[in-house]
Amino acid sequence: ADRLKGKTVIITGASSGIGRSTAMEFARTSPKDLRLILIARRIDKLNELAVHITKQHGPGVKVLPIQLDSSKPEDVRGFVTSLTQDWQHIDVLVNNAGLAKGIARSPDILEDDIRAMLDTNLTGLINMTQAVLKVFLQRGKSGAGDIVNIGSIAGREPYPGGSVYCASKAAVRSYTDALRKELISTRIRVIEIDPGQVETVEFSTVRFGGDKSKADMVYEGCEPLTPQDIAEVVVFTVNRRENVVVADTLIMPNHQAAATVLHKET
Ligand code: NDP
Ligand code: 8X3
Repeated sequence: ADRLKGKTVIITGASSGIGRSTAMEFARTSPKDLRLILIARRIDKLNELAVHITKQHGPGVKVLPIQLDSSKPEDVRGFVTSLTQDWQHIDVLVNNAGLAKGIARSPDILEDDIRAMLDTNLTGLINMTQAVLKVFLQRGKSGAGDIVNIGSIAGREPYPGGSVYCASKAAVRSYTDALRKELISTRIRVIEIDPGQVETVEFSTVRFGGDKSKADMVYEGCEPLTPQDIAEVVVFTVNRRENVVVADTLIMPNHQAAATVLHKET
């Protein structure tokens, strides 16, 4: 059964990597009657993706690209009410926007990097969740909808040089867990997906401030996951029978056993 039929899905961080692949995977899985709201700061990338999805699937998948910085509470607050009637019936939120900045040890972490990571990975995810929960809770007696939070293996196992990133993802994990408990009397599903090493075009380049050669070294000698691998898991969890909550997942490539335990072929 196509359980996604007629749904409206929001994906944050849809301009690249896991978010972009997730948008395409939703469209591929339910091409007949789906609405995708794609969020990121780079609207040109979102527009390109919208054209690409429309070319592939035609009018069955409606795409709405929105330029929004999810780390800015004041911008997120008005976002749901600013949607036209057709787009306001949100069913799924995929909180994917996030980033790691630098590998500095604690004394040297730049203030801007601390702020970017906490404001995007944690506060932004909370901002978006609050905005969408209003819609979910209005639905029927007990409310319904899906919140999928992209955490990280880094949130389970902190490592040196990743203190703030790891802390932001541990906080996501904790927030997600508390949220699931708060919403226990509703039909809202709260889902956490924790990827291990995924090679996305930009994640490591962003982490190393644009240094592509350093970024490439992260993946040298190992075969990381692809964004598509994670996209498939996201869509799988949302596409389960309504009574099934895939509450928590950890997904790693075959040669990874922990955040810092990777077998590298030399
Ligand atoms: P990318 O760098 O490819 O994508 C990150 C996305 O987040 C981009 O679309 C970016 O768009 C968006 N984004 C960043 N800041 C904001 C903001 N303030 N407001 C709105 N959108 C924003 O990385 P990945 O696809 O790899 O990462 C996606 C998620 O997966 C992140 O949460 C990351 O922490 C997590 N993750 C990644 C892993 C990996 O190894 N790659 C492993 C585990 C988890 P734009 O710049 O246009 O705003
Ligand atoms: C990103 C994965 O291992 O680089 O969340 O922290 S890792």
